[in-house]
Amino acid sequence: MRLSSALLAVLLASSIIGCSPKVSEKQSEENQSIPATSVKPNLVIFYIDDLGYGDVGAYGAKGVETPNIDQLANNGFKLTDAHSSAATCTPSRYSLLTGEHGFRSNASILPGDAPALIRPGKATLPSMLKKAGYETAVVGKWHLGLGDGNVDWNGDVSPGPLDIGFDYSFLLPATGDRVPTVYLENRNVVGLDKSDPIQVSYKEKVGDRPTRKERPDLARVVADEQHSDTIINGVSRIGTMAGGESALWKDEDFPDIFTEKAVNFIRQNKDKPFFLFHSYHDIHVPRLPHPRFQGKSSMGPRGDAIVQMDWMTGQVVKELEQLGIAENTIIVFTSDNGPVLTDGYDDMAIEMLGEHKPAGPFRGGKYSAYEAGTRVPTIIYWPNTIAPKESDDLFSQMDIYASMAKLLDIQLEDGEAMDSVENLDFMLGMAPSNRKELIAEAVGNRLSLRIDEMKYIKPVKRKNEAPFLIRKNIEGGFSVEPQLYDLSKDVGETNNIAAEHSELVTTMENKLQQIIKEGY
Ligand code: NG6
Ligand code: CA
Repeated sequence: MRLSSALLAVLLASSIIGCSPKVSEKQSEENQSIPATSVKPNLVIFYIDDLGYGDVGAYGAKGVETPNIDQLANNGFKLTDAHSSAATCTPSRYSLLTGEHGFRSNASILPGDAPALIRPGKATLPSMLKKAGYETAVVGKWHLGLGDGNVDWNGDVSPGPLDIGFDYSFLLPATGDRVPTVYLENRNVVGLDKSDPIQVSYKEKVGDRPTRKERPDLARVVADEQHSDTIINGVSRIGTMAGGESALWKDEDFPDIFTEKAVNFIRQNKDKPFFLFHSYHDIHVPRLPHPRFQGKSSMGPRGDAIVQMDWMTGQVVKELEQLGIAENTIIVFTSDNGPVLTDGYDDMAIEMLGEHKPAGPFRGGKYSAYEAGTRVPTIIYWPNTIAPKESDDLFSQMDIYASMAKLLDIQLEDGEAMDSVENLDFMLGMAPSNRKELIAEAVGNRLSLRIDEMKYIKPVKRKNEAPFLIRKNIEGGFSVEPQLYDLSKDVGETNNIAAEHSELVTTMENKLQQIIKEGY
């Protein structure tokens, strides 16, 4: 294993933390020559949307190339059993930022006009990092709610990211397929003409922009019922929106605009420790990559969106290198939930799939209780500190919180980040994972539990729950019977052994209840 100076500094810092005050004073005096920044690495989280385990080259993708991400995987720490907390976006993001399961706050997929889910005063990853002097930003998809329940997009939108620990935000407020289709920079919609105010409704139609239900001929993408409201940029969305013409986004501009904002934030803060939560729209629907990426995969828009997402990642990594701060930056590359092919629009994702396996060897995908719902490609990259390595140990995105706190010697408050397992040495590739158990949350707060390689899926109350999945032909993995899979022999979760192991089922159900009550 390579031990670079930055890693030595980290090790020193953690031994200081572990020592009695007297010794730690002495040690820190002796090591005053270590520059403060080397123990306060920048943190950049690339949070991709709906990217499946098998969707990048280093994890076996076919039909699309991802050279920039592969570079991170080949020269960093590649995890093969790392998870988002949930199989949908909002609870996963909630967990990443709070170190706490989404079901504790009833987090579920939010409408575009939902109130802020993380309320001011709640401890968050950025607010914790601020205690260590970090400058913090979120650029990209939010989908965690904004305002107090009756958000006025024409004034100061608050509470939002700035009220829970971010110094700067440039947002796509909800999802690409939901209104409002405008950018929000800090508290204000970008480019809004106040004489053309924005109005948004998820209940009744507002304004006179046509919907796809009224004028299918005006929409350039075929959409399902839910995605057939207001047409903007030729694409019908979920929800209706009036006004704000001068502020409307063009989906094809996302890669350039979000990259520019991310790069600007990095440039402005290159001399202090910073945290950038770079949260992508890709590869969520509607998939409308910039023309220069169209046709760059053999899989149609879904594959082209992967190419675009890989390009975006490369741009930020190059910027860090050019500024000479790559070696002082931890990059975490991961996804908010597993893959989905058709999710509201017909973009040929199924027809053009070819040999590609979005979920890799796993069963299920986005929304699902099966592994592919939350097991996502995850790379931790810290050049010259983390040696190239691969691990199949269990890891949760929630663990970043307590691990960063450990690295920075920040004491967590009682109850703060209660589901985050301190896993710093594992993240640095130096020790096995401290995480032995992990709850996953499928759509609608349906829970399962991993203990090492055993996987228990809690039974649901009614047959055919989540009918929208059945309509979409998506495997939820829900059953009124308990399910138990031994992933060490049955990675594809095809052989339910619950009936033969009823005691183990009881043990796992009890453990699940215990973690719900007490955390890990
Ligand atoms: C679902 C939408 C889906 C997508 C998802 C959120 C329907 C039928 N489906 O409700 O298209 O927008 O929400 O995706 O409306 S996520 O990645 O942000 O969780
Ligand atoms: Ca998602």
